[in-house]
Amino acid sequence: MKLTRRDFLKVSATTTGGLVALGATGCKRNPALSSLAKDDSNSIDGGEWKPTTCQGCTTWCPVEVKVVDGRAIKVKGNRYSKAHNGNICPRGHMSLQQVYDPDRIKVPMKRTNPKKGRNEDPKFVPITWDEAIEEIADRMLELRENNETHKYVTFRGRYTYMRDIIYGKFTKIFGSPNGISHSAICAEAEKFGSYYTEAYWGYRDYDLENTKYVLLWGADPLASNRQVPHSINAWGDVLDQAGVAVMDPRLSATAAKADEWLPVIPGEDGALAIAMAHVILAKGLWNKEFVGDFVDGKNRFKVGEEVDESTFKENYTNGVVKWWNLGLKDKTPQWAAKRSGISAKQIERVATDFAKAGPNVISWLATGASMHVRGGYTAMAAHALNGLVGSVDNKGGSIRHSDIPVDDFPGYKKYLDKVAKKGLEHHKMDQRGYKEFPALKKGKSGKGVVTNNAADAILDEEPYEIKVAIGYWNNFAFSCSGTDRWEEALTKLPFFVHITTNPAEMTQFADIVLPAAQHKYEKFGYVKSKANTHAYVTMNQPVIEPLWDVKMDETEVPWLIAEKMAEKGYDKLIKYFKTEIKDPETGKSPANEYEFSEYALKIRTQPLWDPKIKVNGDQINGWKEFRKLGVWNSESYKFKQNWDDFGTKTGKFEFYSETLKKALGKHAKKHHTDIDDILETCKYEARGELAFVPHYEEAYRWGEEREYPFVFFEHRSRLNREARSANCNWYQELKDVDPGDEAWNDVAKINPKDAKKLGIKTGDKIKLISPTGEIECEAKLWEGVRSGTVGKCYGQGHWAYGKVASEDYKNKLPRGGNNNEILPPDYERLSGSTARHGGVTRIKIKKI
Ligand SMILES: Nc1nc2c(c(=O)[nH]1)N[C@H]1C(S)=C(S)[C@@H](COP(=O)(O)OP(=O)(O)OC[C@H]3O[C@@H](n4cnc5c(=O)[nH]c(N)nc54)[C@H](O)[C@@H]3O)O[C@H]1N2
Ligand SMILES: Nc1nc2c(c(=O)[nH]1)N[C@H]1C(S)=C(S)[C@@H](COP(=O)(O)OP(=O)(O)OC[C@H]3O[C@@H](n4cnc5c(=O)[nH]c(N)nc54)[C@H](O)[C@@H]3O)O[C@H]1N2
Ligand code: SF4
Ligand SMILES: [Mo]
Repeated sequence: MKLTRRDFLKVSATTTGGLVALGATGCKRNPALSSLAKDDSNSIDGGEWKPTTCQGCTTWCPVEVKVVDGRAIKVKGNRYSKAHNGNICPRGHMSLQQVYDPDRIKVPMKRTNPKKGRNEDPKFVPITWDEAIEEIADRMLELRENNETHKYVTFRGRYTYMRDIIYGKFTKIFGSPNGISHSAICAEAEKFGSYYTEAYWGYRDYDLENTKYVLLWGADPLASNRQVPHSINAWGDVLDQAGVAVMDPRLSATAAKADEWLPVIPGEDGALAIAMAHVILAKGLWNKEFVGDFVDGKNRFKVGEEVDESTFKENYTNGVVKWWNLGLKDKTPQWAAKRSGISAKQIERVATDFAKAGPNVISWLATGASMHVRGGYTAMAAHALNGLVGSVDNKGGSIRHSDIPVDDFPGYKKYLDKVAKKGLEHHKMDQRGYKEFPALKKGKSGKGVVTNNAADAILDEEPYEIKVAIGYWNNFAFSCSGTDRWEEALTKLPFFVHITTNPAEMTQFADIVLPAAQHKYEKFGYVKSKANTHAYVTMNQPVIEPLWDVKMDETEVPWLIAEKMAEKGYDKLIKYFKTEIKDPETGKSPANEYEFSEYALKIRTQPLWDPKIKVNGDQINGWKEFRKLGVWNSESYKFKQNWDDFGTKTGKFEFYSETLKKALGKHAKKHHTDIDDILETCKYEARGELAFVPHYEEAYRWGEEREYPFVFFEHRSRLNREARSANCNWYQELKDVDPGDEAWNDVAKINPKDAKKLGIKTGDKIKLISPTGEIECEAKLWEGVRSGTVGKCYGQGHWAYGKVASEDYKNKLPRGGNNNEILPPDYERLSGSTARHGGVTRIKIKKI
């Protein structure tokens, strides 16, 4: 990679300009920078803005990249996007450092040291693509010969919807049920909340423009979550027109600007949500249109008193009185104050202000309050508040999204041969649906993934041995709590292929490393999401010539493997690809992996660009135009679409969840037991009917208070792309944009009162020790965390990944510590999620 000094200045100057322009929304600009900050379409000679998609986080922004002389030099939001209105966040710019990262994997590599382990040098040597693919095809075909195709797994991390090729069709036609996604280390527990109240398994959109009050449950939308640019852009108005209350043990970027900060004791959000529901009912502040009312209009919700169900007539909800009787009647703000660490007065005030501003209000649930051992019911409770005040599916409230009319790929069943059919009969390898892993996605036992348990499944060979795996765009040896189990599992795995841009932790265990096309600059794909009441589809497309010998993970790699397998006598896969993935315009079969990738994308998105098909949104005139625009927007969301039938078992918004009752009942029956036994196995306290309503559960923690006096909690970085930014100078240099954090460092934020007792000062090197591991980092005294808790950002602590990410890459010395080395591998089992929040572990601090 040749980069002249002039080029470098151009890149850094224009990008800084972008950062300044964004950061300065609503503020006075530094006049010295104004020439950089204005739209620069003409400031650099020539060049072209090319649309693609940023997947730096799950906001999935439609963007445009300025390409000059073949080089990407700047990123901005796609001007045609209605969800983000041409905005992006600061991380979007950082992707330039990722695509031009000198530490990228540049050619395929093969391991020559058969011994695996963190302390083994893999002794990778470069090989050609053909050699790499040959070896993979041989190992996979060996499984076919032995009738054990189920012993193959595709592990996927981040993805585009082209995942349906590698993780879907490729895996299935080959004969393995094991497409294992990263979803359960991401945010599934959150979806549990909206599903078991309103039958919606998905992330919500929020109508910020019309909202009057926002309750944020462990969400920091100015820095993270799923609509960052839109939130940054809208938040000034939100603060003007609405109340904002943030429940977060940390003074987050959003909390710092909010009307109310409730620094809840980690894992005790349930107490707050339940007490707020109590206040709303006791004070008669529920939404009468949505929930209904007492027949005689007299409020019988009095502290401690049971209510007769027949006295209340419900409209669009189910079981409000049952909920009161089972889970709310004694749960006063005074009761909650003791558990949550928040004063009764503040709880009552926030609940009252929120409900009074209803129904145009939002109870915004995120992972902080749900991805913990007993977080399933917290998720339900926080989302149920939207039901109580009628803000669900309503103006200014918590909404779903408009239809996104994309096509599926053609069916694959006729390409299954005998071996494949047998392979597909096996249970998936992650133990989903086992008694202790109900993973009740969309109401079905074992429908959800239990990502983090895949490591134990490999180690225990339960349900069976795993022999070959391909992982792409994932880094489970870093991103899953209890990382040591992944290191062991990957050591045990006989053959592992990693398709990756960077030599990450997981890569160190690979037998073959394949250099991936960077998703934003070098790859075909599409994703769909929503914000600002618009659903959208945005396309990933190659906007630069790749610098290295890379291939697209989701489409090109499976094509190459399929071709190679066909040469060796097994041709079902390539037949499917060539017969079913044809150019929808010309009917032509793909001649190579690149054409295959483009046709696959064309097929899926055809309804959006084919002018003959009428859709609810932008009408695009052909494929060429779609590639130029890069994005398709739906019309604005129509409110109250689901009020008449939410799709739950009762059709209503369920405070008493018949839907959950049925799902739990089926799971219990499958294991010849009752629901109480399932709840006990899953570490929940509720028994009997309480299990079907949102209710309080005490936080579940690892470690005894005597030995481990502090509750550990963590958060993401404003500049991190999950854990993928650490090799960027800009990330390290600007790390102090995260409140309380320090540049080029990884600090544990300790309340000064606690630090004083321990004799610890800012800058001291310390060890954080949990019952399952220990890491080293630096102490930072900071009032933004409550006494008794220690907060630390996730994302540092890479012992691999590149020369910037690690303190000393060659000697595998991390910069700071990976939180996942002290977080125990525990779960919110009803959803299969990894429990990383809620103060799941206690720690002790040792000065070193
Ligand atoms: N403690 C803790 N753990 C967490 C989280 C947390 O907040 N705290 N966050 C969790 C969440 S929400 C998620 S979604 C997961 C994410 O976890 P994973 O799905 O494992 O993803 P990443 O850790 O981001 O790692 C992705 C890897 O893909 C490679 N890569 C980077 N860019 C590309 C690309 O463009 N193409 C390809 N093929 N490869 C690429 C790099 O090797 C990188 O390490 O982590 C989870 N883990
Ligand atoms: N900047 C940035 N944005 C991202 C990503 C990224 O890596 N960086 N990743 C994307 C992905 S994959 C995901 S899944 C989403 C996740 O987005 P969110 O679900 O919004 O997750 P976090 O930003 O990790 O926010 C967790 C918050 O919860 C707080 N917290 C921790 N424990 C508790 C608790 O017990 N109770 C409460 N109330 N709060 C608690 C933390 O301090 C933190 O502020 O973000 C997406 N957006
Ligand atoms: S990092 Fe996330 S919010 Fe920022 S531009 Fe990329 S996708 Fe959008
Ligand atoms: Mo995630």
